[in-house]
Amino acid sequence: TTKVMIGMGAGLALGLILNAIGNEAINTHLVGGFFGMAGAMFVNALQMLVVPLVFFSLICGVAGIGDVRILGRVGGKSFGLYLATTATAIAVAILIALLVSPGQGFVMDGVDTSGVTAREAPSVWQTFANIVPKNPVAAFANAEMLQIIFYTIVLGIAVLMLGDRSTPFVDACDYMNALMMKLVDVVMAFAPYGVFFLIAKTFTEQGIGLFVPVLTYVLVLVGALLLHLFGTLMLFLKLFSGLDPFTFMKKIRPAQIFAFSTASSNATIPVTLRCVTERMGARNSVASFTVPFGATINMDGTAIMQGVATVFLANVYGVDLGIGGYLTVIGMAVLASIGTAGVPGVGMIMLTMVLSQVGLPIEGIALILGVDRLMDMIRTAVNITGDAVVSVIVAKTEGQLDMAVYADPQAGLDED
Ligand code: DAS
Repeated sequence: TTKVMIGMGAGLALGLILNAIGNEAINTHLVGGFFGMAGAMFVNALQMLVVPLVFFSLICGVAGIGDVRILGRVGGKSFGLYLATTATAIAVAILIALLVSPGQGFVMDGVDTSGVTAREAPSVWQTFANIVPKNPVAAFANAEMLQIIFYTIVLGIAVLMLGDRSTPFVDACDYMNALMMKLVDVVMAFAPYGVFFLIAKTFTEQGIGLFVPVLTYVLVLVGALLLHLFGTLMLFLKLFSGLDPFTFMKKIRPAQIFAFSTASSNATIPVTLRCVTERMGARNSVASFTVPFGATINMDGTAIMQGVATVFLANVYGVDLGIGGYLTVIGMAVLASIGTAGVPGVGMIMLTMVLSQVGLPIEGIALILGVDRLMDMIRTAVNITGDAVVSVIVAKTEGQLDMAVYADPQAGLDED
């Protein structure tokens, strides 16, 4: 973890220096070329882990639950808590934004928005119908996380129904799960370097001056994200599990750093899973379901961005959305986040869907596209924190959390 922090710091410093130098050749070949390649290789390596890791840990998780009735409870509890945290997140964000009203009096001048097109929002029914994979192999090949989770759970239930006959299969999956976790260690060894290249490239390209025109938007968004991170989520943790929030915040940090660096909840699944199981003591049988499930359907940070961005753009265009408009935004943002995987930039794609639903001109997102990479990094860290909070609440209330591990500061610490 410390090496990753060093990688992050060095990347930020170099990025700002290169941005200040502004040498075209360096920024194109060294940064755009080499740094881009190295950073992409690292994120690809992380995503390379996700599908087999989720499948084997979920199969072991479901088989390990031992009783189908428990699975129903874990699934129902986590789904309900994920919806509750996301809806709370965006409602609070909209209230804050309406109070501060970012973008008020901001004069829109010649913003080039030609490249922005709104993507059709998948209908609610369509989103749920698509959860059942027509072709499981295609679902795995295309990393359709909701379909993979659905298929793996159904397979796991069949494994449970076969009772003792499943032992050889479950043993094989246990081995494959251990193998995948070892693969995670191998990829993580490259983390300090991957994080360095990713952060250096982002800050070389974005620089600091970029923020000036949308500073209010950024400050309100970051404020709402931090309020959710240290306020609402810790309140949920304390209320529903009684666990100590300070311990939680210390133990989830490696996953937050990865989420910040990669801007991808999916790529961070291996790290979130390790933090929640080895460092906080949640049983794999619960976490292997709730963590990938959350990475796919739970995006509190993204919903917060959509709430703040909608208010910002309504102000900039002088449109009064009214209560009905904001309720539509809340509904749309919660549903939109269910269907989309946790990959970089997905929040901005969903924002175009949300804006078109309330009739706001989507070309306004050109104003915030520039800072979205940094905002994405911060909100992805919030997204995975929400996934981890619900995971430990479900584990604790199911009696599947080892309190000794949770209380042990050294639990699951890697060698470095
Ligand atoms: N980057 C997305 C994620 O991985 C969040 C977003 O794009 O808003 O959670």
